[in-house]
Amino acid sequence: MIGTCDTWSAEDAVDSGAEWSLRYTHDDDFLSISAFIPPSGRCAEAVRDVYAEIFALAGWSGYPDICRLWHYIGDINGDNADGLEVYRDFCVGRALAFEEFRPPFGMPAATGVGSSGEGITVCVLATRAGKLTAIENPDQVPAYRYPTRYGPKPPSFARAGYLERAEGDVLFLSGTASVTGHETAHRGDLHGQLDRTLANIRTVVGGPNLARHGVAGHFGLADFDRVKVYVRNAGDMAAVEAVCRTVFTGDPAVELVRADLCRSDLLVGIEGVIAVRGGLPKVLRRADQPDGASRAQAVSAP
Ligand code: 3EB
Repeated sequence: MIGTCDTWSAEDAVDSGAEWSLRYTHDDDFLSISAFIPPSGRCAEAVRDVYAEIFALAGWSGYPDICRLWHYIGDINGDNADGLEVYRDFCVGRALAFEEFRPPFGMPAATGVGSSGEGITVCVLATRAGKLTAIENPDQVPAYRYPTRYGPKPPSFARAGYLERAEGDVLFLSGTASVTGHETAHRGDLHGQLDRTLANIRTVVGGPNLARHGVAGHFGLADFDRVKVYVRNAGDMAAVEAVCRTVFTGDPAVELVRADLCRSDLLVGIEGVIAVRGGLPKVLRRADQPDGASRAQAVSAP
């Protein structure tokens, strides 16, 4: 199997270790945690347990705010042993953990996509470096209120997270797709889905929406410092890349990944990061991105 790999860098000395089923690394400001849930006929209980461990480790080690989560889910649109879609089974376990532990930061920014490997990999970025605000999209039902036709328990994530920190704020955009209200828009229409996805992103990071959440600043697609695009059909990748290059003008390196998405009718999903001032924290930079861009400063200035 050919996989992809994210490299995480640190600002200063790191400490790493393992605790329960988790592996972790941290510098002064950020804690990254990863966990692997082996494949099985049902995953909800294991997902709940891993989340309980994540909440405990983050809180107990002094990085209480989970600012970003990624979930790479094998056979995401397949059925589990009970005939429930694996993603829905995953959402049950995640929702149980949120109901039980009610983390102080509310819902985190997240991505939930398929993996070509088996099992579920969870990657977490937690921080103690600032104030974290969960951001929703007024054009979308909050995912944690999706009706049960999408699964017994709704997904537990926010549309974005805004981290205010002394060294520079960071906006974490969750995986964003062609969902309006709670429904998939433009089924079977790649360009329709891409346009709707970009419109959702503009709304989430735009000034009126941030103001509604008590956050100052207004951003656009050109302000993104990192963009990752998940594309269901390999044959669509060139067309998606061409559109993304014309709109994400702040940094030419849009990363494209072939991946299944959490609803079988979604064809594309886009996540990203905006460094508001002071550049990207090192932990969020690409290996070839030495010093993080900070173009968003110009836009956010009055
Ligand atoms: C959606 O809008 C698309 O399960 O963590 C996006 C981001 C999506 C995160 C997750 C799912 C997740 O519902 C799907």
